[in-house]
Amino acid sequence: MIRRLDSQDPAFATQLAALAPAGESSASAVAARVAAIIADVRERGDAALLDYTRELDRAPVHQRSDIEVPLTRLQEALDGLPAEQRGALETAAQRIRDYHERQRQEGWQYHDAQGNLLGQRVTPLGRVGVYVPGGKASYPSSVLMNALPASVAGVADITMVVPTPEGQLNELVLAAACLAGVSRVLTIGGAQAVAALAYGTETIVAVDKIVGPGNAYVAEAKRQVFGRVGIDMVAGPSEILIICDGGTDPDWIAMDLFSQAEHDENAQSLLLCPDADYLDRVEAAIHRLLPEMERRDIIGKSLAARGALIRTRDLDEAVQLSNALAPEHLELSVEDPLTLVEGIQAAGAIFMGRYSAEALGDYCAGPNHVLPTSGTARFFSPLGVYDFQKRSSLIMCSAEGVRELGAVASILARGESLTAHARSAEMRLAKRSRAGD
Ligand code: HSO
Ligand code: ZN
Repeated sequence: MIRRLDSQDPAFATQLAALAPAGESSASAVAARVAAIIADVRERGDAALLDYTRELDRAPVHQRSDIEVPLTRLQEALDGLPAEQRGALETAAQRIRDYHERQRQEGWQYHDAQGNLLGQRVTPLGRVGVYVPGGKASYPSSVLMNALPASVAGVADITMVVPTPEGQLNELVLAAACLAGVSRVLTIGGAQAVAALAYGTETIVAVDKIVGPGNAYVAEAKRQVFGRVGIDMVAGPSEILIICDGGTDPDWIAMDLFSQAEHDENAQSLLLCPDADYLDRVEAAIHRLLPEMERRDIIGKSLAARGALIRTRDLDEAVQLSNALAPEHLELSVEDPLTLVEGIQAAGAIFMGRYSAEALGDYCAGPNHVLPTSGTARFFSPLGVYDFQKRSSLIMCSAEGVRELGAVASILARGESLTAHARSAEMRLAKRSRAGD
């Protein structure tokens, strides 16, 4: 069901390595098919987009109006929700907005000693595309997590695409889009939707960046259009690593492991604890609770394939192991998480203390649930407002300032044998700025 490992076992490093994600295997058949779809959408625009949507999503679409959801439908979806669901979605949206407001970066400037003004101007991206998967993985919470930071950044145009393979539109997804300030919803998906967002068609305006999760075709399409547009990241399977001191109710920990495992058979759930008796109790809880879980098949497969209950020498060793793995989600289910967190070097989101279940962060605590997976927390950060802002450098030289800068630039330019650069700088040393002065 779930393997038991011990960090003192000589085979431990090999055993742990065997639990790593399967690796980036962007099958060449997928890559070739995606390239063909992108080329076709670039060439034939709307006609190709509608053809693929009819063929792959089996949707009866013949003209642009067939793939556009009127904005009034978003408000209707919100108004039509049961009061309890609407309240929960609104609370989540407000809390996510409040958290992300604090991430907004402001521009800055200063005058140097020579009176030159230097600075940085921060502006929102112009247009953003948010991909929302269709079917079972169509999560309203992900609509909030992807679109709200763009909205907080001040992105004026947010296009959401969501395929509707069975013609079914998820009302909660539409309601979430309404709360997140989405400007337009199109019922398209797959590589064809990514291509339309990246290159535009006769009726779809190209965006500057595409964010949001998707299947292997969507991930590959995002990879292929990167450079033409920005993308968020290509996410791997979800992971949780829990460090526990043995003082948390074992049922809570078992359920936290399940909550990650139920996403996907390839998801990973790890528990690190120095107390072997406690690991026995968590293992017993797993066996007792699993049969009552709706997604027990997926959970069982995920725990068997990539899960582990690991006995460590002490909590410090657990922290070291966690740093090496750089997990997407890290729970510090210990008495003094504020001290333990000081040692954490890499993790997408850190949940501190026995009450802070990952599920709370997945939905409504406030921080983003789009997080770096597969060890990429070593160099990536959670999706945030800063991902929807860009920076421009500002340089405004004064008449006095240019004298010193011009001289320096001239010397360096001549060192690079770039004479036009040198003369461009030198000309400003002697003369005033306006012709005829
Ligand atoms: N744990 C997922 C996010 C999610 N959970 C959405 C529930 N819905 C990846 O961070
Ligand atoms: Zn989750």
